[in-house]
Amino acid sequence: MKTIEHFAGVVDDAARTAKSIQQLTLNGGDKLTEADAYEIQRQSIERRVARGAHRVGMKMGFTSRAKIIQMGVSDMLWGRLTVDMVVEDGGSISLANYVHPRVEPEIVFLLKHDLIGTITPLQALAAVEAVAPAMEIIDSRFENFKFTLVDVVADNSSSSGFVTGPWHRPDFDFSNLGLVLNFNGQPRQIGSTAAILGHPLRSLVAAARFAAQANEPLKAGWMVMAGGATAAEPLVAGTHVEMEMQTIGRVSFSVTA
Ligand code: OOG
Ligand code: MG
Repeated sequence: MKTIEHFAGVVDDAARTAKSIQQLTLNGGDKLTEADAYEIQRQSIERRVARGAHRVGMKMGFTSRAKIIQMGVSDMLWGRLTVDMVVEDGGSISLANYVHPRVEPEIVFLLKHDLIGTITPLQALAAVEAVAPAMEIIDSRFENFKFTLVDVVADNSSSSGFVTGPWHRPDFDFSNLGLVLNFNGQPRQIGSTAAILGHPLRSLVAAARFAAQANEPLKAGWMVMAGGATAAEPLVAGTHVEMEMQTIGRVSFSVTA
């Protein structure tokens, strides 16, 4: 079998050059385990960090029914956020830098304390400095956006960009905030933060558990993306994408060719 190092190079090159690749599990990686996939992810992000991008947080995925149904993968997963993935609120992205990007509405936590291990939702909340409406730009490097759990985990869980809106102290009930994802002012997805595990704080609890498995604490100052609340929408050039979340405001970006 090809080595973990080999596969880490493959997914890193694909992400760096925005070129699609065959699923690893169909191209020499049929024996890879989920643990191998997380090791491939770790090594691929290590390569990116060696080129100068530092870690800024963690993303959770498959935390809503809508996402699980859309992608046909039902295990919760996570990925590593690096600074080169930050898209400015109100800024723009070029399709040239992606394979076949999609966008999904999320909510994001900014941490004020480190978190790791088995914690309660209250302990999770006590570590949150602020929450903000957010969107994730996912871009599977695999042909046709098709993958198994092992493939997608190795590919940093399709993570490729994220944009965060206005930050708010978490001293209000954000368990069921309505949200609308608009393309050029037309609603494409409508949902609620309650779609994220019933309460988005549960996603942070799960993130702390995953952090323990990886032996890599969530750090004060990091952001944790809670996972898509609705299905993701494919991005096309000429689109102004805006997500509005009840009471906490809007976040947007534009898409160019
Ligand atoms: C995998 C990543 C899932 C989410 O928020 O559920 C994810 C994918 O859908 O390609 O980011
Ligand atoms: Mg996501």
